[in-house]
Amino acid sequence: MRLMVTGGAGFIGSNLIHYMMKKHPEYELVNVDVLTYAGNLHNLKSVEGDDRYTFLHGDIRDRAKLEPICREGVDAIVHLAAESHVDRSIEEPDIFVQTNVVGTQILLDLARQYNVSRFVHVSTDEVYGTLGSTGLFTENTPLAPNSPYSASKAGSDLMVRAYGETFGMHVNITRCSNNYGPYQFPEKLIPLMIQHAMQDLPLPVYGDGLNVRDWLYVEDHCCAIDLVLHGGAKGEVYNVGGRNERNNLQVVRTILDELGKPDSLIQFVEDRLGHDRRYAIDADKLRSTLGWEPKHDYESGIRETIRWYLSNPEWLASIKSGEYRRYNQSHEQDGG
Ligand code: NAD
Ligand code: TDX
Repeated sequence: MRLMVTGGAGFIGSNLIHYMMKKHPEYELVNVDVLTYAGNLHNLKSVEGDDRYTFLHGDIRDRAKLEPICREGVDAIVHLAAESHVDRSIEEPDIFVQTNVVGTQILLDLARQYNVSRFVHVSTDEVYGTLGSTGLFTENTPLAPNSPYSASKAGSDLMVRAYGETFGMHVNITRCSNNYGPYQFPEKLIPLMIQHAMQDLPLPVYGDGLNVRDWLYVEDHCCAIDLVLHGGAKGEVYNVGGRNERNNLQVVRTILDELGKPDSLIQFVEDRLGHDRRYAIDADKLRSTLGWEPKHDYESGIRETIRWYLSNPEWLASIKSGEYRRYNQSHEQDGG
């Protein structure tokens, strides 16, 4: 199996590459990543020299760049490359449409032209919009995205569906809730708060801090993607989530507690525009049809994650200093 992973230098993509190389030692992996600010090849240092792994520095919108590798033969694509941060999508929606919608369409076209047998599109629960205090998102919940980010992901989901319906391609879509774990870029809630707490800086909590997210350890998401890649029924959508609802204040207090820092570091700041109140996922379809079970419970997973950031201060420091971009650039030149 020759598997193309897009966005493999990002948070979930790099965890997925580690997961797949362990789980399927016979697979060949090609990581296509343009290395935006969110791409970090430090995440993949341990597989760099492995001859089952290749890095292709390329934009998913750059058909000419991706064509040679497709011509050589690709059996499956797991598509994670995206602009992924809601706050940035409020500031600069254009690139979200470009990467998430246009990029996905170009990738689908390549997959179609070169007869790629499987296309797994990694989407998000945010396409369903927001929930009140009860209820769960199922695969039949209507799409009702509220941010430019989630609208661009919903647009890409519809494009994936359309290619499946129109051209008969074997496509799948996964819609996962919030992930946490190693290698998450420190613009997202958990690594950002850990970084601030480590430095005794204020922890900026949006609004009243009572927005709820359904947290899943990243490796459990990788396991779900692997199951869908191998067993997903043609055209099906699978929700992924571990029923670990926590409000943001609970998450932040756990971080402060684990670091032995005072609650007085919490600073309530202006709310995010259009801030979704609650996400919660019903993943019964994935459990009952593909046998998925999350292995990490939230309470131990979150503490393990906090300890990972504490034991890898150089990872956070290289982002803060910008060193990781120089490291990325050195790999852009030699391609690998
Ligand atoms: P991330 O921002 O950490 O990584 C995104 C990666 O995509 C980066 O390496 C970046 O360089 C690359 N990329 C961006 N634009 C590109 C382009 N035009 N061409 C090639 N590569 C490009 O994101 P993440 O948190 O790892 O999320 C990965 C995917 O999973 C995204 O599609 C996201 O929507 C989805 N998702 C994320 C979460 C979460 O909690 N983080 C939850 C559900 C779904
Ligand atoms: O500084 C902050 N303060 C704060 O209160 C940040 C960065 C976030 N928040 C709040 C906003 C959200 O309610 O924390 C919650 C989580 O925020 P993010 O980490 O930005 O994640 P979210 O907006 O929920 O989206 C994430 O999950 C779904 C990912 O970034 C998406 O890529 C994924 O699709």
